[in-house]
Amino acid sequence: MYKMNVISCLILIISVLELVVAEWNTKDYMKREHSLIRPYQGSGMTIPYWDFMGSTMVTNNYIRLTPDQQSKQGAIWNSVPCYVRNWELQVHFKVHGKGKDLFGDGFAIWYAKERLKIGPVFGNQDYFQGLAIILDTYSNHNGPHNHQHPYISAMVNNGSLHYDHDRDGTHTQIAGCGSNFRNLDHDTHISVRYERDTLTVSTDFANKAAWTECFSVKDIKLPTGYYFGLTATTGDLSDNHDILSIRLFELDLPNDPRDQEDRSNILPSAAYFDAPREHVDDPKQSTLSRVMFFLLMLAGALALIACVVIGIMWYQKRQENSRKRLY
Ligand SMILES: [Ca+2]
Repeated sequence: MYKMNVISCLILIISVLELVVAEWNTKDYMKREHSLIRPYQGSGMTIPYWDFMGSTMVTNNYIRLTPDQQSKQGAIWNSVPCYVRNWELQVHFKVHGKGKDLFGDGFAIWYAKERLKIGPVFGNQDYFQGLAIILDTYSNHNGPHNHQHPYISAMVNNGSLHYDHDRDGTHTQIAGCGSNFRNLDHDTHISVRYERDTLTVSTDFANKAAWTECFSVKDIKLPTGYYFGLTATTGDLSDNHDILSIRLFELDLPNDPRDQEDRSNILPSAAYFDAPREHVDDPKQSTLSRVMFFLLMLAGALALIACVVIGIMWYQKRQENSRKRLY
């Protein structure tokens, strides 16, 4: 019994060490003013560098954006604008609740121009400017093209795009992946890395202290001077959305001429968007499949004709050769 305890203790120490190593690249610098680690509170009820609002509750061990109750919205926003050009944001979180089949809605990680604006997009305002990484636990769209939930997606907005809950944002997402992070017994982490205009979202949901890539998208342009924030919402369905830590690392990159470019006044933009997934039943799609079918048939016919021509040529050549041999 005692031996067992020693072994499990050792395993625990090793996994903690692995986690520390996985989270720390010694060349990168953690920016204290954009990070949130325990103990959260300074003197009194305030958290240095962070403001919270809505249903958000701060305890010694976690920051609860929403409790497992209906119709709650909570947010926590960094009060210092971020001028780091290449960064990685690591969030240690826990989404859990009583619901076995029905739960929601999820939470979002923001890098946005405006902060502390409660609204309909997972607790933040719609038509935002910036980047949203959405961890959506509830599928609003129950069609045949529904993707796996929980679902992680990214949206870049210059202020003109509307987040469509009915389609789970699939029309405006730049990339996404399905992955379960809810009601797990072990720790769950997400990493949002913005390096030389490439956005890479990775997760550690398997308790292996290693990152698994969720998606990576090139040519994402984000201005400097925006704010990091986390928001969560519940509706008819609910969950506890807890944040345990936020760590922002400035990436140490060899000299890059693009780093000199002034990014303070650009609009957020993404060169590529995911093809909308909802169009399978549209007439457009069936026209497209008819065109595809026609093109395939045409290619098949051309291949057949080519085969016949080559066959005839080969046959003629053989006839000629056999005639030559006769003489
Ligand atoms: Ca949803």
